[in-house]
Amino acid sequence: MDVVIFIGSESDLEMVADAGRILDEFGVSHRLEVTSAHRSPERTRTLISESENKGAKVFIAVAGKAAHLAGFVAGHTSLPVIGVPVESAGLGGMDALLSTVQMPKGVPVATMGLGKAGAFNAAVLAVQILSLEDPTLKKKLAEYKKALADQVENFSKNIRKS
Ligand code: RP5
Repeated sequence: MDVVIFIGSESDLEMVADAGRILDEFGVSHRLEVTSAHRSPERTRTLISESENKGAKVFIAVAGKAAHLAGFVAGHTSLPVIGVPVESAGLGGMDALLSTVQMPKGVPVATMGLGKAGAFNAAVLAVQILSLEDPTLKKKLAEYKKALADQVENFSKNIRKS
């Protein structure tokens, strides 16, 4: 599989449904695992090395609260790691955002926006990374971008009509 998605808890599952769908649409193989930097560090370590051995190319790590999952993964691999902070009660996601984005120098995590939109964008970014060496994905991305532009244009046309 090309993309491995880690979520920090079962409660993060709904965050990644659209991300999985977009990867399917692009024909990108992916695998989802629930694993925590804090609660199951050994499992996370094992999953990272297993994924690398199976040819994974990009990791996506989705977590809330003191969200160290993406940073933990980045500390154990030199593959690209995309982090998605998840909103939670209390600090509204600012906790996870800062935990994910404020990586120390030398260990980058490509941090997305919060929640479902962030997870969706993580999937698109993963496709963009994979497209660097895959002309078919590059073509599909161009079509995807055109569809986005068409949506804006159609919406604008419809406003003018009404
Ligand atoms: C994080 O804490 C998880 O990623 C989740 O977003 C948050 C809450 O986890 P649960 O208490 O719902 O398991 O580790």
